[in-house]
Amino acid sequence: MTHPRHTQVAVVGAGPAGLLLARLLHRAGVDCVVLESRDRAYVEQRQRAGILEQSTVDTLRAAGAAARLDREGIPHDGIELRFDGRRHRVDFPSLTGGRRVWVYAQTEVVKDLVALQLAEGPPLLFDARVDAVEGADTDRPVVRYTHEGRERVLDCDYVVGCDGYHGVVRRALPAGATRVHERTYPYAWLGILADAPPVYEELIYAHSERGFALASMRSPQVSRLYLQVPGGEDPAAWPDGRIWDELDLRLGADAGWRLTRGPVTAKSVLPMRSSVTEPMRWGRVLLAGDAAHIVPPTGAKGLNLAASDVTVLAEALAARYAEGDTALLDAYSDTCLRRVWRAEHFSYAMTSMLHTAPGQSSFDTRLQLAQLERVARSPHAAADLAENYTGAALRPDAVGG
Ligand code: RFL
Ligand code: PHB
Repeated sequence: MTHPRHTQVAVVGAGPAGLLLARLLHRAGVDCVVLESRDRAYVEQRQRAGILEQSTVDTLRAAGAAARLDREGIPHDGIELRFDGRRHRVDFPSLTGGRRVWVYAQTEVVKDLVALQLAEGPPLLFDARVDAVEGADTDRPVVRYTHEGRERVLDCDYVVGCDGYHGVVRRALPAGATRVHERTYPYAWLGILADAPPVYEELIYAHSERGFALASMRSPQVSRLYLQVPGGEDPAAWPDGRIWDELDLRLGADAGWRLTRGPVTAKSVLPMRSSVTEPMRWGRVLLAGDAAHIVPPTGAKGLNLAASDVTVLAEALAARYAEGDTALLDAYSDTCLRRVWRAEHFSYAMTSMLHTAPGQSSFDTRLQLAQLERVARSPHAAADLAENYTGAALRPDAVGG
């Protein structure tokens, strides 16, 4: 294994943000190196997002990384909302001028991008943990990392922190360089993967006084299901039988359904958080994806925001190297933050509309139902949800970019 000592762009983290950025830079002729602290199997198997917006699919196609997505991705033209014993479908194409979303798991996006990068470049080092970033305010920042037990140094023109919420790059910036805006929620999600056919052909978002539930899928044979649980819940408190019983009560009861049960192959509890770090650039250090912002998963936005950040950033870095023009790079943070705050608001609103907070009053529940009722009755309210969910409301022209 050779260890590059210099590069133009050092990318920290090989999640969707880092891998897609590297792919886009490589195609634009900009040199980069990706450093990832975990091993390949871990990165490829981490269960997370499942929904891709049209613009994310468009970017993956333009990056030459969508061959399998185009074969195996499942296009969806709507979602179902369940509340108060009712079912209401939100139809995306008719409300958004033809937009849809794709069910294609983050694990698969990551596998596709890793395979392409290992075959075609640029360098991608697993088991390479970044320990420090120095010289953010100089022209030649330095990344210190440990690879296979040995300390290494990489110097570069720019460092991009694609290292997620717990990453080191953001924390390497001087105190006062950035400001963090944050909100936590008094509940979490228990997520499972099960070898069982999806309960319904589209995703179901269910409001119930027992708590929120979401029925998603990975394939015609594999379901991805979520239950609202108390924050910090131990997954061991949820044996498989209890999970299925609770899913039946929250998702199926009103329709007289029962879910088809099957072996549960993964189970974990996920905290819910909203967070934005501003600005997303300081000196020669830039942040992208979860390293800069977190949304609660109810709006299915996190992976899509990561993809849109790096699309903006790759274009800006390409202009910087091809023409020496830094205008797009200088605008990077503002350009991204307009979309980020729109998505933050949508994710917060979906979360608040659908979850039952501990000790929630009957008044609060009636307000949630009034909001859901409005989505069901008003084409404007339904279009607002559909435009945000599919990403139409997040396009640069829609958010004033
Ligand atoms: P990631 O995926 O966290 O990747 C960061 C990478 O950085 C590495 N790293 C380091 N590497 C080197 N040195 C260090 N010191 C490092 N520190 C960290 C980590 O090992 C990791 O590989 O961030 P990225 O790339 O910004 O991608 C963001 C997405 O993963 C995230 O936003 C989504 O998964 C959010 N999300 C969803 N987004 C959607 O768009 N649609 C969805 O349907 C959706 N569903 C979800 C979700 C997130 C969930 N969880 C687990 C919070 C469902 C769930 C349950
Ligand atoms: C998923 O399939 O994992 C998924 C789908 C929609 C969400 C969150 C997660 O809002």
